[in-house]
Amino acid sequence: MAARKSTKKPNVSAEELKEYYREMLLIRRFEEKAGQLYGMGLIGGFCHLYIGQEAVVVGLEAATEEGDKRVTSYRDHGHMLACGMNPDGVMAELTGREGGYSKGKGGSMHMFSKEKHFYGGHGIVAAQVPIGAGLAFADKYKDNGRVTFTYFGDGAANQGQVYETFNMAALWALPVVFVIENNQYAMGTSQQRSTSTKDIYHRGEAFGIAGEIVDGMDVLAVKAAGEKATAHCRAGKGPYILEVKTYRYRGHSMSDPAKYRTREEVQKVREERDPIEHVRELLLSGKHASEDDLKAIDKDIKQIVNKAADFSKESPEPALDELWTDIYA
Ligand SMILES: Cc1ncc(C[n+]2csc(CCOP(=O)(O)OP(=O)(O)O)c2C)c(N)n1
Ligand SMILES: [Mg+2]
Repeated sequence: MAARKSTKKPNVSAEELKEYYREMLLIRRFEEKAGQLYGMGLIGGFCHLYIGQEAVVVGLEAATEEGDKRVTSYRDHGHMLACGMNPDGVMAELTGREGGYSKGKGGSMHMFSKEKHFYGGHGIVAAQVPIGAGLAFADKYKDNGRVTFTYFGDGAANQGQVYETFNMAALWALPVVFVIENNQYAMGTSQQRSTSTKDIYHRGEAFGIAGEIVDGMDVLAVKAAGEKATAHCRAGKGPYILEVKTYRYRGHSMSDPAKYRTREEVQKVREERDPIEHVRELLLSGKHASEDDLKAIDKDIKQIVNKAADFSKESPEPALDELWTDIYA
């Protein structure tokens, strides 16, 4: 990744900038706490942390309108928090408790919120991509002006169903923003080893789908791109692709020994490109916030996350007869 370009004066208010700082910090601290609880044996199964990628979802959520939908992969805690789902319910789902979004029966990859229009959490790589187009199809049918954000990774972008979906989404001019969260790795496989081209978004050209590259470590750049993409969809012009270049700091999942990249590589991104530090600098250098203001936000976030962790430990395990509910047959 190239070094960050000169920080232009942000075209958002100080309040908005503070809000993005807050939301990104909530995701980071929540994920750090989830990592701790996992280490303590309180979370079982798979757990994929979003640390490093916070600006992607916070920037895009800032470009949404009420009623817009979102669907993503297993790396989903950030998406849930950014669309306003309750941290208590998300953390309690991670610990498999009754107070969780799926009553403790789904875990990290299987949470949903009808209220917040969050359609999961999908463990099968790229499975959410056709689902996202389906959601957009429904909105197009209803002619309600809504847009669906369909998130997937650089690895998922090599799945066949993505291109079947591109074809239909373009054919029917569906209001869907395909967000490729390109964090450069698919488990232990770097994009260089798996993908024939450096950029992925231009594969959309074969289907007549426009797209662009976005700096995923800059929340303002992400928000601006999100606004352009949603305007395109809402104008009835069909799908749009955003290839958001980002980076994950932690392993693929909690069980990843991370032998496929150097510590120095990760450290360099943390030091030079961190999305939260970026906003922190903008706030301080623009005198939109003082060190004390930011400390107060940090304190507030810590409390929210600690409360979620307490709730996720205190909420009881689901009752045995819950085994027979929420099933088809
Ligand atoms: C169909 C399918 N194949 C393989 C896997 C195993 N798997 C889980 S995540 C993953 C890598 C996906 O990487 P990417 O799309 O870049 O997303 P990221 O984890 O980087 O967010 C693989 C191969 C799976 N879950 N589903
Ligand atoms: Mg990836």
